[in-house]
Amino acid sequence: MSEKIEQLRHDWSQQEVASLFSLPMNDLLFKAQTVHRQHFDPNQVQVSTLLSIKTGACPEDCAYCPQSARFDTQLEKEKLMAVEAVIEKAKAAKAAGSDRFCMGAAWRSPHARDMPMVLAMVKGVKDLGMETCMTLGMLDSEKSQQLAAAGLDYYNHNLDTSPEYYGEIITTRTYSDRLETLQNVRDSGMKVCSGGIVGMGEQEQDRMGLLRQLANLPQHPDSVPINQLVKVKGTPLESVNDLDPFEFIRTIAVARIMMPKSYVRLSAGREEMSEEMQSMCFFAGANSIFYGECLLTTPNPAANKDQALFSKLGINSKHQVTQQPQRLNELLKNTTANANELFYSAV
Ligand code: SAM
Ligand code: DTB
Ligand code: SF4
Repeated sequence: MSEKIEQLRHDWSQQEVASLFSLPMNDLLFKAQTVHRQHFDPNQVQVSTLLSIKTGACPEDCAYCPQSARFDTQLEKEKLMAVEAVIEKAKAAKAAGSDRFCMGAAWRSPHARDMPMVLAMVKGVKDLGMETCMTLGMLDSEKSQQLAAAGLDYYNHNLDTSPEYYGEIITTRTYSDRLETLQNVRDSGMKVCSGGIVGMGEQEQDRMGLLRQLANLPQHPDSVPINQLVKVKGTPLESVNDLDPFEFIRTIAVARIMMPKSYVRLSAGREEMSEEMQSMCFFAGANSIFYGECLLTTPNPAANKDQALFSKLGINSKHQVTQQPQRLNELLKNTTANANELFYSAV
């Protein structure tokens, strides 16, 4: 690659980010793809498996979230899963070739009484030889250190939107609470996964503000999930206007340019996206997805759809296993992990 590899920057001004957003689309995509190729194999996409280990009844008021106890979303709540059940799901994900297992809980922050179970989950999944990720809400430094000591590789905690728009979306925790959690995670030595949601009725300047906050952290998040809002009936955002798809793609491209070495995850919202749009997102620098028919509580594209898309685009995932489709079909019964298995049979 002839173009010089630029230093990572942590001093982006709003004006500079605005200049990126306002580039002609072809120029923006070319720039993003050029940066992408300096740091990553352009045909490689990292695939993670998600599992909701504790569902619903969350005390927080995040306006997008189907799991908040404050909204009637008809979601069936579930207690914290048993450690063995989580490990079984992780085993299935590993058998399918998944390299990272992400466990999410609908908590404001984990209670001390839940930590032994959570730590056992981390250890159990690690012992399978998988990378581990958790998203459990706010963490203080003690809990961060406990998770790090148990072997947790990544902690996901999103900034969600710009500081300016944040108050329209969440009132039960502050932006600085979120930044503090990210600092605690970093200080404990874990990798940081942090991104946000677009399509929540925010302005373009808020998408700029979100990316600016992420890129101006002392260290870029290792993984940056860009979620498109999944509109769930019963949440305050159920009827918000759709975001122009090109705006979503621009957000991915600008994230790639600002955080050149981070994995940018084309996260929630793929169920609503055409294959062409997803492929533009990969061209814009997205190199990670959640794979499986369910995210935490909402649908994600079917296994065979993603498998067909990857195949059409010549995209490889990190770990590929070859198993017989009949065996995979037997296993494929509505779990994310089993959906993974079908997927990996075909790529
Ligand atoms: N309760 C923990 C927390 O909020 O930190 C962890 C789980 S929470 C569901 C993880 C992330 O999922 C949120 O930060 C948000 O960015 C994303 N999310 C939740 N509901 C969503 C939706 N309807 N559409 C897109 N992303 C969503
Ligand atoms: C992230 O940024 N997106 C994932 C993961 N981190 C935990 C969650 C998306 C949730 C979408 C709504 C749901 O399925 O409940
Ligand atoms: Fe609770 Fe997390 Fe949903 Fe907010 S995003 S309501 S903290 S589960």
